[in-house]
Amino acid sequence: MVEKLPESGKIWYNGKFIDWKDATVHVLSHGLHYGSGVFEGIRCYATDKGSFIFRLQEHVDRMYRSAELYKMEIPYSKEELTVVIKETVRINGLDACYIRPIAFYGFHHLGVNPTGCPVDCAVAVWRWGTYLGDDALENGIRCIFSSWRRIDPKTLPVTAKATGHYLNSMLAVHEAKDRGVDEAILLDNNGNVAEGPGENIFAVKNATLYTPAVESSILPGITRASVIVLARDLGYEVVEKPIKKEELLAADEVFFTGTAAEVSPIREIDSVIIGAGKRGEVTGAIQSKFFDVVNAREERYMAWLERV
Ligand code: PPE
Repeated sequence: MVEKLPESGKIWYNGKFIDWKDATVHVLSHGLHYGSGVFEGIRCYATDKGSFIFRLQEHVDRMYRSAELYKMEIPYSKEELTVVIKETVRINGLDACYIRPIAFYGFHHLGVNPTGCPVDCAVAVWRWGTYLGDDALENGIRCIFSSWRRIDPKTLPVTAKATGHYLNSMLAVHEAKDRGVDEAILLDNNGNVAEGPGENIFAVKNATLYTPAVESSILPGITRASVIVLARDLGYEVVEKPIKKEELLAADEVFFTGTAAEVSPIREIDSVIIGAGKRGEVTGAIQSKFFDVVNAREERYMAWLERV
């Protein structure tokens, strides 16, 4: 069973801080019926130097880009939302947390055309530990290839982080759970590897990293972009290209990246053991660099951290 979210004190909702339990929506909200919302997932880390939000600006930028792709006008500026996000962390007194800003068409009328519906906006924070289980980061997880294909860029703007897109993710997660593993991997409509339901994916072969290009059916992950930079700085070559199912199975190492998943090794896919069946050397080096960066131990990357 997945645990219930731990309650924090206040949620920012349409311009005001209100109690967690009062942050409700009308059952006829447009976003509830048609999945018309955009959101972000951001992490704030507690470090020796204080609390820092990882790549806040990039997340806010992506949220506004997602909204634009759906012609949704968020009634606050990026600067206002940035201030609100930091304020929400502060007001709840959390030194480390997961941050979930969301904007969605609210209640006014139903019918697919949202014109005239308000754009409701909220920011919530809560403590969120490891996404894929406690020993995932260290020992790696077990995956399957989902029989569902990743939503196609010809059908939806995949680069938007929109609420409705997650039905595709949910089906893949159900399949993984039904088959007794931790997570699913989705292929795109061409049969190439796309991503996880909430993670980007990397393969390592002969110490070179491969990851599907942004042009394939993926959300352009901020952790993915960060890991590409860190890997290159560590001296690894990173190639963005289409990856076949069999290439992934034959890789020395495979790992997921994401705000929630951080850098999670994958040790098995469809019952095939990947590499040595545990966190590989390259994954380990990148993971440890990533945790140094988010924990403010790398002077060079302090620009990626925003003090709360
Ligand atoms: N792909 C998808 C489909 C995705 O949802 C995420 C984030 C990523 C890739 C990685 O993106 P980034 O976080 O920018 O590195 N998924 C978020 C939601 C997870 C959830 O279960 O909810 C997250 O990691 O916060």
